[in-house]
Amino acid sequence: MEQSILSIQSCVSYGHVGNSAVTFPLQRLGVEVWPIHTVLFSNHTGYGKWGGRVFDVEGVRDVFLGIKDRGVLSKCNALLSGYMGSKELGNVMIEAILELRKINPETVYCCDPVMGDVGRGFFVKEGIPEFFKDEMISYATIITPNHFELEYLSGMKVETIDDAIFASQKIMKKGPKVVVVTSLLLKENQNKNISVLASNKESVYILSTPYIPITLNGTGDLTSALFTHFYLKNNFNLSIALEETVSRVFSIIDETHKAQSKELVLVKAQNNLIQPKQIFKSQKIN
Ligand code: PXL
Repeated sequence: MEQSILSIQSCVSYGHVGNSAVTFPLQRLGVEVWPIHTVLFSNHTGYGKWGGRVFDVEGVRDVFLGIKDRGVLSKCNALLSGYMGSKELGNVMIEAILELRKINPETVYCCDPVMGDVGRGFFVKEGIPEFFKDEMISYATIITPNHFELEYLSGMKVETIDDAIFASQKIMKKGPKVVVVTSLLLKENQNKNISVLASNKESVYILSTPYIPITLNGTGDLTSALFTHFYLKNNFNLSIALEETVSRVFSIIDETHKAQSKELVLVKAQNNLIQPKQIFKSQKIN
């Protein structure tokens, strides 16, 4: 079945984060992507300096309403959201999912609560973390926090797998059906592995890959997008979606590391999106 995914995220001219990290990979996998940009920056904010601007809320809402006017919302299978730029933009994402659910109440919303990272702390504007925690989370079907974001959203320190499972369950009580914790750094792995943990109400799966010593932006955005695609494609099967996603993201990170690139080599290594070098298997924990 053809998929159409509405993706409300940032756009950068140089490099790959937000919509600039997910549009091409999803298209390469056969998905129709409807990108709505929340910001247009020269490059990601990790460089410390950038040009461009955050779009005003009316401008972003207008693009969504323009799509609605085409009468095509019934074709949209999922909403994906990421970096916001301003808290007010979060309201547009909520309006979008409510419109989509008027047509199909089951529309999947994957919310990547982009707000910070281990070692970097919070890197978004004031008020955004609280907005994710108190409002947006309740609309999400899937939420994809990294380790830092998991601790913030659950209000607890996460050091072990059991902590991460408990934190994910706390988050599911607020609404999401699925929690995918990306880049989980566990004491027991001692930096040799990095784990992704996927939970729903029935089960928990973990998948660990070797840790590649490279700091990249955009890997979380890519993970959320691919997970959404494979979760829909595989009839909401958690373990298959996890394996298909992480195998591809790992392959891309590995190729980026080999190329000594600071930006994901999504174009050069695009065949890895179709056929990853290695397929990782997940382990069922619960
Ligand atoms: O990958 C998250 C992200 C998205 N968009 C912009 C960013 C970042 C992280 O640095 O700067 C503009």
